[in-house]
Amino acid sequence: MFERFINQNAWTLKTEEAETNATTPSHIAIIMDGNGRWAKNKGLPRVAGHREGMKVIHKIAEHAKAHGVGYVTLYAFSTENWKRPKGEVDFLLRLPERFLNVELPKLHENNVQVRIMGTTEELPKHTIQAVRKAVEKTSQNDGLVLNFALNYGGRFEIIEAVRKISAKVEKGELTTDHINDYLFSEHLMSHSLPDPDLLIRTSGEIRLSNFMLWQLAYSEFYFADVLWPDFTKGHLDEAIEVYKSRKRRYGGV
Ligand code: V07
Repeated sequence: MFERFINQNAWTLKTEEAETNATTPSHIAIIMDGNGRWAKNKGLPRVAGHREGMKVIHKIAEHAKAHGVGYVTLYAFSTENWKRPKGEVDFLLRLPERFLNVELPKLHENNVQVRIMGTTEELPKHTIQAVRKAVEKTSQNDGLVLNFALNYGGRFEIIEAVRKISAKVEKGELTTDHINDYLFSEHLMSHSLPDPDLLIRTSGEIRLSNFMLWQLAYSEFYFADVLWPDFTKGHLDEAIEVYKSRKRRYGGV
């Protein structure tokens, strides 16, 4: 039961002879890094890289679906991204509208369901509206779940969960004995999603940058040297191959 909760693919634990995953990851999380650098390398402004990076999303989401992946979570805007120059932040927060108009029709046709994880109330109205439209338009779809982390930070998410649980304890709805792994997960912004099986980060940076700190506890990590706008279906195939070749232990032997 506990293994099942940690991960849907945890059946591998029960077959002792299993040496590798051999299964497709059910949930892939991606840190889409290297967009600004991609643009700089071409003598373009950083924002050109963000726009290019957005075009890659539908291609990779569709290809993940073809592999049998059920959930893809993308780190679109972190709580730290507010520190960037105002012009870049403004541009980034226009991308959900562009996505809605240019990319979403294709995804909607392919039964993709868009979801959001993050503190959206702090975003400009136009961004909130675009995001809400994307979520509402695709809410009846039951294909791939495409989950955007938007104004998201892993530590803040954990703090918020602690606040929500504490409030329930104060009200007498819970006692501290009820607080366990499962209950805690249910209070995170990712409550309806399984934990990611695989994290991919592009552009050669080897760090987590405050992304899904709780949920990635047992995930396999794959770091690709390629910049996000250059990430291809072939790179995704490679990441999934490497994932399948690894043996997950979930802390066991
Ligand atoms: C953003 C494009 C991809 C590269 C990395 C950063 C820039 C898609 C969205 C989005 C978000 C919510 C939604 C629909 C689309 C997005 C931001 C940045 C802020 F409902 N790409 N993308 N949002 N980038």
